[in-house]
Amino acid sequence: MNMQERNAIYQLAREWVLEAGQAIRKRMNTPLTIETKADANDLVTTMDKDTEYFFMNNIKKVYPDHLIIGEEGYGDDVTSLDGTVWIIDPIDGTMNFVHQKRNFAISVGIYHDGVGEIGLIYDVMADHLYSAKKGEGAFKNDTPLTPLPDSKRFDEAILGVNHFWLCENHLVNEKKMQELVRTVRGTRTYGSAALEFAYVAEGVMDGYIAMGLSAWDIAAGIVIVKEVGGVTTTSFGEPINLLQSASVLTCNPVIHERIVNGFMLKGRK
Ligand code: 2AM
Ligand code: CA
Ligand code: CA
Ligand code: CA
Repeated sequence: MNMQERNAIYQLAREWVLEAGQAIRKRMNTPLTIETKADANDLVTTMDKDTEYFFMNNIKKVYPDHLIIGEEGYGDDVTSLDGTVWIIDPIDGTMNFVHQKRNFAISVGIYHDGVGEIGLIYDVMADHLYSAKKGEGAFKNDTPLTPLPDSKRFDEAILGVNHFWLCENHLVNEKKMQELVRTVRGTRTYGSAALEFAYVAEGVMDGYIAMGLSAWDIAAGIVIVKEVGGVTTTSFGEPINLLQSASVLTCNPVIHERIVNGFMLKGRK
């Protein structure tokens, strides 16, 4: 994708993200229909669905040949990342949206032939738009984000982690994870993968690890974090395949090796 094409798509995507955010703020206090998906704590509302529909409808009108991967099912049945693919989470952090009316984001990643071209993460209530275009740096609203520091003491790092890593689980040895959270300076759990990626890019957290994320949770974040020099892999250091869900580690490269080799022991032992 050349720079002109990328810029044109970016301008529209940015407008749509801001418009969708404004619509959510406007409807914030109207009654919601809340349903559950995979389990009782896996929530979806009419706002998630309406927002995804808004993007799908706009994208298909302007770019009928682009494909869409969306969490709520209005997108296409995408089996390859060939061509231009929009990867959309209309509301990332639905539980926060429902319970807190804040700490949720719209996440839009745009890929061309598998390469991340554009990332947009919009913290709707704070009105903070994190954005990046490939090779052009990352921004929070109109302010450039600074490249991540090339030295970082592990015992001074703040990590985004949730409690599932510390409970008995099928992925890693929880004793090792308890050692990890005791080794770093502090941990945070915000409940929106997209916002946690944005915070890593902003440098207010040094890394974020999560289990079982899907393309829409991370597609935009990968692009934004990369533009400040961060890396994203599975929690075991393997390349990300956006067509399947997996664990994810995004961080300053200085601490990547330390986390993967020091703590991410596969299996229970
Ligand atoms: P969501 O709000 O779009 O569903 C923290 O829970 C993060 O994990 C959020 O980014 C959330 O995205 C994501 N997540 C993925 N699968 C989930 C599930 N089954 N239940 C709750 N959150 C999930
Ligand atoms: Ca969801
Ligand atoms: Ca999500
Ligand atoms: Ca979602």
